[in-house]
Amino acid sequence: MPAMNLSQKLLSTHMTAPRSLTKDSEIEIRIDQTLTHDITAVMAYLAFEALGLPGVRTEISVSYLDHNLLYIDNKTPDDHIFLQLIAKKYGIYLSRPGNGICHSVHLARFAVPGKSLLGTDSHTTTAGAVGMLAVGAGGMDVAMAMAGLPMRLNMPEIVKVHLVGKLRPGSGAKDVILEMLRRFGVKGGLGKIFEYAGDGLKSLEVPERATIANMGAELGATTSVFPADENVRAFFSSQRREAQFVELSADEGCSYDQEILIDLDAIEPLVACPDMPDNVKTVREVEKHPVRQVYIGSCTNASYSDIKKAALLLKGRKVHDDVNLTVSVSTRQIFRKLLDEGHIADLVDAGARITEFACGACAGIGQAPATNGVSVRTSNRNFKGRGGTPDARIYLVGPETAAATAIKGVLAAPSEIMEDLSLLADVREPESLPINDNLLIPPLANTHDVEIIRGPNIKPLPVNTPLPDRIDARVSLKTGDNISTDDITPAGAEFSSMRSNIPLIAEYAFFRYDPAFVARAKEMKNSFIVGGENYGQGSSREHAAITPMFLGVKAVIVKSLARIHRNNLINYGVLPLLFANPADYDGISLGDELVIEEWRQQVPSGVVRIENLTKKAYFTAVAELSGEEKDIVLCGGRLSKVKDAFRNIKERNE
Ligand code: MIC
Ligand code: SF4
Repeated sequence: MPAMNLSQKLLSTHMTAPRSLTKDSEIEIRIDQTLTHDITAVMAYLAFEALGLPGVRTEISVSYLDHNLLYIDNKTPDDHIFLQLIAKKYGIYLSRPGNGICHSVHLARFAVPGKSLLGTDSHTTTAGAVGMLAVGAGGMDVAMAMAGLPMRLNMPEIVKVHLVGKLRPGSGAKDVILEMLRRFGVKGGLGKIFEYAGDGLKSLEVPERATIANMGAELGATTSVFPADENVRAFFSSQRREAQFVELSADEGCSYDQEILIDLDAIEPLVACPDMPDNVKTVREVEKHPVRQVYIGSCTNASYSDIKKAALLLKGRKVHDDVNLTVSVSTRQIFRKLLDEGHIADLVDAGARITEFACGACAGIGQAPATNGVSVRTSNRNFKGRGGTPDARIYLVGPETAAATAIKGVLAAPSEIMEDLSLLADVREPESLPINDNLLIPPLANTHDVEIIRGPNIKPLPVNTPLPDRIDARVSLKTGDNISTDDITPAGAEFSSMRSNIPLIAEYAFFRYDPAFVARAKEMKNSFIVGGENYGQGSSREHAAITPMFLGVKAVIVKSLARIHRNNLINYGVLPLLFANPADYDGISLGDELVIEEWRQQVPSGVVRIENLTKKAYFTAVAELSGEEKDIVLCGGRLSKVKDAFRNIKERNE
């Protein structure tokens, strides 16, 4: 057996057929665990229901109610009742509101080294912190994984991130991943797995690794992995799950596609400036604008150590008069520990507002910043409008910098508050945490009598029709680079509560990016979207594919595509095309009429010829689709294809 790196081990132990691990070859991965959360779950479970199976076929599936807990009207509570009943009926764990954020709870209570996890959320990668193969996907792909079907993947490039040294007090894991973003940028991780190794790991505890694995999503990476070593063992022990710990690491002498070195000693407090996670600068060099809001929370940076460090900085001090500080601890378990140890009291005494153990502000669900306001956050995304206010400016930092900023009222490093930072260096994860799983409802043994209740907002899953062989349509939108799914399907409580109603949420497609898009697309009936690099980056929300499809978008023609969004487009029968020559992008204008003749004949060759009738010109685009993906697009989407396959199997068995 040749020496393998950890990623190769995880992939090869889950491959459904003996295929090659060479870069770019298509592989299929068996999925052991799935997770969903309330604002992506309804679509996923509607797809799962449509398959007519009696229950999930995974080892563990968990449905989290954690994102939208504001309940601004009937829609979300109705969705939550639906999801609770679906969990009962199909053998799924349900994590109730108040238990915590999906990735943090999953890491603590369900993650297992060496297993695979597919989740309807881009930050599912967080579980890579304990040596899991954890990948984010759209709801349709997760529904199929729950039905026992493997996940398709092009074999990623494996990049070794060799960590040496030790972080200095005041710098943290967030600064490490911001350094990665500074080096690679938001599309630098496309088609890559980042595998962390080296002596520097000794000082990085699991929640710190989780911060780094989590924000691998901002690099566009397929996932990130860490070895399951002594620090992971200690984490499992604190969760009273020692029996589930398995030691895992790369083989001695294994190789990688690329290797980089990060010296942890050299990392200083960093900040991602508006409006992109890779717009990274040092805290020292950023202009000191008055800060109106500080938010310490999210699945990225609201662990025990994160909050304790913030509390130590705030203890005996006061939140600046112009700053609103909210703190959302990631899980109930951690909150309880911090409460018992008095850290929550220190935060409250300093003037912090403690909010729910939920996603909340991170996804624009509450705590929207003021007009043009500066908000400093420990979360992972600062795309325009992400906080709910289109012109707000969001800066992403670690919890130490966030706490210092809350005190100073301008962006500040922890050393500006505390001369001797050794107090922060002593903060370690606790040896034990109060375990209380009473908000986790386990699967039922007998599920026959469960009746599903659907609120009026839950509309049927839209199913696309196969594309006509001649596509003649106009360009309804031309975008720039790095369009995020937040641009396509806006974040926020109001919009998130519409996720189970496609006709309604489709009315807000590109609402903050181009409010005229919907009317234009409707008027054109069928249309194309033309875009730049890294189109569809960010969240896994498949609404960003479904709503344009619902409004008649037949294909997106772009310079490059984010992985999850590309799969979501295919799953809903929208043709993803890449400019063969990126310069052709410049020759297309909004409203141009484009024609693709006989695309069914053209797609197998991978090259599609497109005529621009308006400009009287031709250009070519590449359809990088595997055999199965071509079939899916030809059928008009994955559900139609898979339903036929399941029906055939059922009929054969009858
Ligand atoms: C996010 O952080 O953007 C979200 C909200 O968690 C999304 C999921 C969604 O939009 O439903 C994600 O990361 O995938
Ligand atoms: Fe929730 Fe924010 Fe994490 Fe997304 S990034 S899962 S919204 S906390």
